[in-house]
Amino acid sequence: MNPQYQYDIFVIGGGSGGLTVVDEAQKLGKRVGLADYIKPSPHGTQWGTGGTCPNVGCIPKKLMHMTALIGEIRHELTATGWQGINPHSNHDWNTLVNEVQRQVKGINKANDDWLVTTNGITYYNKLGKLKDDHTIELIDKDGQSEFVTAEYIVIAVGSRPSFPSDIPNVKLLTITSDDLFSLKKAPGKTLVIGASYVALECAGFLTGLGYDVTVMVRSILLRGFDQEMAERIGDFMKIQGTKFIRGTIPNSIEDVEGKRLVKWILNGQEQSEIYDTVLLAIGRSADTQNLGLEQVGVQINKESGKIIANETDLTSVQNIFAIGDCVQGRLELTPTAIMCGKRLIKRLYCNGNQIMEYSDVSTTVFTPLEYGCVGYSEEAAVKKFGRENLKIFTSEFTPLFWNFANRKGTCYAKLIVKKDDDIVIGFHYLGPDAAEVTQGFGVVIKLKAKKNDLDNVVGIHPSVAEEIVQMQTWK
Ligand code: FAD
Ligand code: NA7
Repeated sequence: MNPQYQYDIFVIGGGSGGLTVVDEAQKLGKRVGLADYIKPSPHGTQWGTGGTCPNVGCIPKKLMHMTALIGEIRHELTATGWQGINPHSNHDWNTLVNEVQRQVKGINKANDDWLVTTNGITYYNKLGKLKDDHTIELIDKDGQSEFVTAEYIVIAVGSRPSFPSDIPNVKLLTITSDDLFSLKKAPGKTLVIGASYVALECAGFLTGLGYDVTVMVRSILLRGFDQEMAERIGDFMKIQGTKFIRGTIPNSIEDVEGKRLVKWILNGQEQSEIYDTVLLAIGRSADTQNLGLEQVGVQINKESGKIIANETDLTSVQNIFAIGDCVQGRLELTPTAIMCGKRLIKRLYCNGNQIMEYSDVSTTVFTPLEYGCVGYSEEAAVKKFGRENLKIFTSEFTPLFWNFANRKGTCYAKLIVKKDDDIVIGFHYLGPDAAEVTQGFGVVIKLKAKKNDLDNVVGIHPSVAEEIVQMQTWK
């Protein structure tokens, strides 16, 4: 401990990454300070402790996704003889929002109790700003400042939704994922702008809840993901009723008696439509403005605002580290921010030498037909190894229970295998419970298993995951 400083380590930002650093450091008896402050969305939406994931990210998103899936099962329930179920009944938005918020507040309370009662942690519900390389200014909601000092500083301020700069009043005429999960009024007829992770997940569950939903796609679906899988997700969403407008972006958004008139150009023609809600999901920007970074010499990417840190999470200042969504080149996921925080503390205080590996991280997109993947996409594998050096196994299948209600659409899986050593380098699964199925195959990829190893595994029957250990058809 260095008595020169008030804290051994001070964390700015109490989300998935920041809270992990606080937890790990206090367990080692360090004097830990944390500043976490939520700047309201342009609509004034605010939330409690825990960061993006439990408040306006993974958790409320998954609860809404699961609600939409529960709605789907109404058809199977009716077909299998359950009485008193109306497969065409309407969904009540306010009941869902209240329940989602009840669960979110439960997580906030657990965090609050832990932060306030744990020895060694001092929690400031204040905005942190770097004053010099060991001093942090903490600003409360009334603009009052105090200053604290720390030997190490960790920046984990996450990211916030991006807005286009060329549409007047866009911040007030649209909502984002920061507002959706606590929206007081049902969204109604909704235009979702953007075509990646957040956009397709939200469009999927809103359609499942019964709303008229259109997705406006600038170029492709799910940039960075396997494009065959992405197109299959789009096809399945269309079957479920989501509409897509492809190859354009809005020209203007106007308020017309409380509704939103959206105009765009498609094939040289101006088109327009009125929506109740426009949900903007065009990516996220690092929350690094006004942090005093450049003033103390922390390098950022000027375009994205992301902090530049090396593989040990060190910024350009020798005692300042940065982790999570605010760092350039990191996967924007909760478990990566958590593991990164754990490894940082081990390296700082326990002679650890492991760095965070961002390759072969399993992930799942919670669209109506869930998509789990780990390792190379087909495009990335072909680019790196050449198609002639790969074996690509695929399988199209229908889950047994879908037949009860004659659900439309099919599931699909793909394994990408290197010809020279038979190692499986890509796993892709589009079907029910994708996160549960994919987590196990994440281990398979990490251990560099061979296709022959999978061939030696006896499947679990009847299941959907057995399809993956039985794949024999090459693409
Ligand atoms: P955050 O969790 O964003 O925490 C940063 C904290 O710092 C916030 O509380 C912020 O208010 C605070 N802060 C910012 N500036 C300051 C300051 N100057 N002073 C004090 N405090 C400050 N990931 C998954 O793994 N699975 C999913 O299913 C998933 N779904 C998602 C769905 C949505 C809609 C969104 C938006 C994200 C989703 N994510 C998901 C991503 C995941 O939420 C993030 O990757 C993760 O929360 C990043 O953690 P973090 O610690 O970097 O930042
Ligand atoms: P992403 O993954 O950055 O995707 C952004 C999407 O928005 C993508 O489809 C973009 O299309 C589209 N986009 C970007 N700018 C515009 C404009 N100006 N107009 C219309 N469409 C646009 O962001 P997400 O929010 O989905 O996800 C971010 C992370 O949050 C993700 O990693 C999860 O962990 C949670 P493009 O393909 O570039 O043409």
